[in-house]
Amino acid sequence: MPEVNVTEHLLLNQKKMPVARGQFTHLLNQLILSFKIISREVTKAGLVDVLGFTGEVNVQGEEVKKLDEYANNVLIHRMSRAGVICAMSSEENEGIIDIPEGFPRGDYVLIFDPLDGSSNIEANINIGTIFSVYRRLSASDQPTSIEDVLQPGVEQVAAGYCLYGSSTMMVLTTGSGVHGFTLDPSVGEFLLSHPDIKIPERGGIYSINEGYTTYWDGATREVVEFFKDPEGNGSGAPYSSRYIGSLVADFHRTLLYGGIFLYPADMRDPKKPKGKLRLMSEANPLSFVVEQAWGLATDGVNRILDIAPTDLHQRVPLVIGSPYEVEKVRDIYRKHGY
Ligand code: AHM
Ligand code: MG
Repeated sequence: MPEVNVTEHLLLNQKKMPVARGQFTHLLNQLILSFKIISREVTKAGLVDVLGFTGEVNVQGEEVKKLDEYANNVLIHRMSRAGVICAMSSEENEGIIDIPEGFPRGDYVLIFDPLDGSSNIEANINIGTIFSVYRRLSASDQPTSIEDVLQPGVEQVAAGYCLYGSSTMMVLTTGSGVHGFTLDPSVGEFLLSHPDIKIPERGGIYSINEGYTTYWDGATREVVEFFKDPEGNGSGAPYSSRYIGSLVADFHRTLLYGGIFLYPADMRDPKKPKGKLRLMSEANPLSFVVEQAWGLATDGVNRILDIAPTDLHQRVPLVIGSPYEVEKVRDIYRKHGY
């Protein structure tokens, strides 16, 4: 395969990817540089003092890891100075992140989870940055508003993630398929390694934190029993269970091998069922990727990308993966009156 980097790939496919011009290409190049810098620091973890906690608690009420803060700072610093963004939102920051005075603003909104799966850092397990790009709704000469950021996932113009693992890899969609690029450390470029990724129609793996069974309702318990039942699930064998606890890594495996990832609602208070994963910075970007790879993503029943957000840090149940498994889950929830 000839070596093609991300920019060349965008240029070669410009006709299929109307977004892939000027400002957007610059945005992507700045994101790529941020990923390379974060990747460099992640691979040094253990050698230099980047492990452990900063002592701060973030907007989600979680202790902030040093690498989380580092990744967040790299992205905010780099992207706010790129001249192509009018507003940003990070999983680590409570409100909208404005562009500092004196820097030009552009037409794009960027939303990210700077270091997903960071509870796994010390164990050298794959972690990643998840991102989502929208076009601003307000006029270019007007101040940006919350409406520019709180758009439903269906309005995304690009999304993806960078996985820091045994190799560093970026998976990207600009609304015309999904493509994977692996960082070649010898040339310092992300090269096209996984063109046109399609999720298998059905798979043999289910992925869920089964330790929380006690917090689920009858419908979710039936869903998981379905995957374990060789007679009932239509495959003649139980599914295998895999759960890393790092969404970006669990999702990446699901995208390549097929099957399903679920983070269902916690029903401890049945009047307030609660998902854990964040709509804007986790569920929407991965849902855009999976749909572009011919998979599905729902909150159990409804399409994630159609949800109208009301809050930057809103949480949703997430059911994502191969069409066969996601539809089976939808049927079970529907039967229970969801
Ligand atoms: P984070 O963004 O603070 O790392 O939290 C999200 C993570 C996901 O990566 C993962 O899927 C999930 O939390 C695991 O949660 P749990 O430990 O409840 O199974
Ligand atoms: Mg996360």
